[in-house]
Amino acid sequence: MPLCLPMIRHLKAPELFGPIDRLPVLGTRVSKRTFEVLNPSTGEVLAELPDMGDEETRAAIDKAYVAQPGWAGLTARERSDVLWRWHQLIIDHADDLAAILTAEMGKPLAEAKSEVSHAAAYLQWYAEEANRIYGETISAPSTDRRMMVIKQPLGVVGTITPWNFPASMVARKISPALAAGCTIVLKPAEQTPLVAGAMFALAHQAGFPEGVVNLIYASEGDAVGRELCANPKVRKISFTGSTEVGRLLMRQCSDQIKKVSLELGGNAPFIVFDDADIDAAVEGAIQAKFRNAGQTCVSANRLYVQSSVHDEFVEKFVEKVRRLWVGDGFAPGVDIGPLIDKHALAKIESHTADAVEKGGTIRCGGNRIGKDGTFFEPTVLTEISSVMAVAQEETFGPLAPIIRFDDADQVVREANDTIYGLAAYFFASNLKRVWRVAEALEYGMVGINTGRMSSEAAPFGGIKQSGIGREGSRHGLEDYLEMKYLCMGGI
Ligand code: TXE
Repeated sequence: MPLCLPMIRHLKAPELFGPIDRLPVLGTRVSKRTFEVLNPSTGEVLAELPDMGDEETRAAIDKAYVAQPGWAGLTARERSDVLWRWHQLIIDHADDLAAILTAEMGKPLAEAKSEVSHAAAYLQWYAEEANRIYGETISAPSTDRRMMVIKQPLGVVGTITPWNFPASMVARKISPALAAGCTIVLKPAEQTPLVAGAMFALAHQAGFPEGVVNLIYASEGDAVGRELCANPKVRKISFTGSTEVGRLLMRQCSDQIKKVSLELGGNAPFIVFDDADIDAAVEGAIQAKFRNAGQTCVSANRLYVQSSVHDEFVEKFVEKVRRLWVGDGFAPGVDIGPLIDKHALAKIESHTADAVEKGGTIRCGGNRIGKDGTFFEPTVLTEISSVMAVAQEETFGPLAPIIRFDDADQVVREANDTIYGLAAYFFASNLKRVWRVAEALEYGMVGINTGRMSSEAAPFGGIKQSGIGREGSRHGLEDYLEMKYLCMGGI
């Protein structure tokens, strides 16, 4: 049976998401307020959802708290089996989930399908990983003692997700928590709650026991975030979003020394050295810059190109960028959808104007498209200097500022000169340079001769003010486990 009907844009929530009504957390709804979810391509209303606050969050936390010992008390295989069933249901409904995602977020349908597969891959990975939670034994300093370390789930985890990858962020956060034996309360971004709702409906069908997964819809994050941080039943907050909100959550968690995982903003450098394969670098830059309309935390934000290859790179890059097609994510062949909202549009417009005012040159693009929706032309700027906002801040849009450089050592220092440390990319072929630059870049993730690196099998996360902790891989599971040391005497 399809999860949603094809005429998604004309339907209201109850018709679209019937199964969600049966999710226990909606039974505890207190507030009568609602909020609208819009299609960013057209501005039309997709759905109206209950706007929940601290009371509903408290009720969801209570449910998660009661359910946690039972969930942790299952065998790893039993927890794994439920995750597998959820994975299969997501695969079975992938087309519907992708359509919901495109409708509420705007990304091209092909990208939405690929995101849903990526989300399913996290469930698969952690369904397997649930069976691989190991402790350790320690050689004791005396013969009458035995010493060991066991791993136990943290307890209830509060998770807050952003709008840019609304399906894969849900899976990436909650599947390791569930595999570890934690229970969760999740608040999706207000712009994109529908695909999260649909995924939770499928989780319900997969057979998670009552209270293990809990969803809170809210028109803003403040009240829910405060309750999740202040409630002593919650043992950890896992957040992806802006650095500003990450800082706030960390402060709010400090009273109880609550654990936090934060995946925040970035300002990724993308460096093309003179020994690079220029065609491959152009291709990599297109992927790293324009995927998801540049709205990814690992998006190439500053493109540094060495002088001797600068003009060749710019010419080839601009030619490809001009061919990118912008439009409604449902239109076949579209490469770039709308920006998420008018604030994002205002930011890219102001970054472009600031660069031009300070001496930057627009090589292509530079303008908003049409009056409806939030579309912006894919844009390339050259003659960029470090005083411009595009070089200092994350633009989070389809804007590629190119900075010319001469000195290979100096460019690495400039690339590191930021408060952020999430992702960096560089293209080069000299082996010695490859190793030295990879080691010198102060980032949690470095793409070498590639513009794409996210994988469920690899640790995703940043250093400096880009965050704390890692998601994906076995390291992502460790973040939801507590280590307990046992020492037995009198042996
Ligand atoms: O982020 P917010 P926004 C960056 C990117 C973007 C900027 C602003 O640079 O331009 O942040 O985006 C919830 N307590 N990233 O405004 O506000 C909110 O409801 C608790 C990078 O969308 O951080 C949503 O669920 N939660 C990024 C989530 O936080 C709060 C992805 C993200 O919203 C809250 C998104 C509060 N007080 C933006 N206020 C990435 N790392 O990929 C908001 N929220």
